[in-house]
Amino acid sequence: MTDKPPKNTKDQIAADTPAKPTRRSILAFGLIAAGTIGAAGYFLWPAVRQSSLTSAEGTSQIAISMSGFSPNVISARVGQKISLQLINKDNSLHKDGGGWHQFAIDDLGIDFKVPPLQTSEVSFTVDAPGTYDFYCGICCGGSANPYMHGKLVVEA
Ligand SMILES: [Cu+2]
Repeated sequence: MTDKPPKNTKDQIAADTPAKPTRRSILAFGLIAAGTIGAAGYFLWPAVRQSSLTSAEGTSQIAISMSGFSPNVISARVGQKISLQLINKDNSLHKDGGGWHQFAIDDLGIDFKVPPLQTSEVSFTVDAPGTYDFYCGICCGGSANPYMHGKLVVEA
């Protein structure tokens, strides 16, 4: 494309339009497709990005930030000691909650808060099998935010 565009662009395009897609229409299609995939991805991301952790002996690490828990699925067995190192990736400059995050499981009476850029350890055992929701209720709209949730799956 070395030529300057003609003054009457519409007529020029109409006259020049070949049967095959123009570079411009391919570009437009690409942008729309990328936008659509991006929007779908944004809404599906909390479900898709699940990463699992099988809690074995020793301490497992979970990173917490404004974008959620990573990993956000923890598997364990009944009666097994679950030791987690909660790594807060956010600093205190965050207006939303001052950079604090939480690891809370209502059904187990666990409510643990991690200061900005700190790492805290929490240990507990679970006596009943089930899937327990853990969440942070401090930042980003609290527990209503789907990003700030994870699952603890405890098998018998
Ligand atoms: Cu949080």
